[in-house]
Amino acid sequence: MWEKQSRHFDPERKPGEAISGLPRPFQGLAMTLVGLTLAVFLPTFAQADFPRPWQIYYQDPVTPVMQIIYDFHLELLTIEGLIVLMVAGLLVYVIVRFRASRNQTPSKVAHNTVLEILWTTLPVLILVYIAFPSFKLLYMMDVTPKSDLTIKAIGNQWYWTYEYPDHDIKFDSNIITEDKLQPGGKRLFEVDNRVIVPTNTNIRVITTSSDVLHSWAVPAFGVKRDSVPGRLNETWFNVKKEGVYYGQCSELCGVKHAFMPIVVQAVPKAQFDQWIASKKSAPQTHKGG
Ligand SMILES: [Cu+2]
Repeated sequence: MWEKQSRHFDPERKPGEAISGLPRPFQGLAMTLVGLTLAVFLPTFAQADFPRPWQIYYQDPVTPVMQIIYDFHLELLTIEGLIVLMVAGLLVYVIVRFRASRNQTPSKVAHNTVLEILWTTLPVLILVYIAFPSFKLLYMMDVTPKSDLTIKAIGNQWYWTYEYPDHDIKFDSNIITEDKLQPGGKRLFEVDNRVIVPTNTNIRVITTSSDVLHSWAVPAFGVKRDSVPGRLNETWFNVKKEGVYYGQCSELCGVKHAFMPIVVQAVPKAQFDQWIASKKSAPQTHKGG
């Protein structure tokens, strides 16, 4: 279903490689802008699936939703860039061409119907052009396609509890504190029990909370959903690339808000089945919440 919706999703593609949604003449210009952006934000364009020091740009998209968010962002950046260039250009032209020394008797013209119609309709058309893909994307993010796996993420002060209702599995996921971190472990990001998911599978995430507001968020997936006590919120993702993806609780939930990270590991289907089997035979580590 999403293959049809995401008009330019390509799992092999690197971010910023092509902006196929734009008309041909704009693509070169877009690539120039992307190039400039890359130059400014270069350190963050490595194969990132966790936040890096000083990172201010996106992580690599690994789901169709995030890929489209990413592409849409680049399209908007191009449109906005063109508008800024045009307005700034006009301003510079006016300042130079009509400066007092060069233009001693200023024009008294106050209205121009054609111009006024143009500068009203053009922005409207640009906004309509932006609105269509925007609503499409919103719908895609909001409506879970037919899913093959459901995961329930329950926020607690201050750790996550995960349930796999289809497999009768339930466990807690606690942060690994700095003193117990393995070499190479990511400070404030590692947990004792990762969420394991199969790649290329539609996964529905249902999230709720046992106490206060939390938010289940994984940037590389383009996923962020509030976990609200007494309520079930839903989102979905489909990871196209094996790897470990890090996220954080994204709703202020108390003093240890910064210490309840989210780690999702995407593995091939066979490995996932093995993990499910091992989890079922092992004693459950859930302690409450
Ligand atoms: Cu929280």
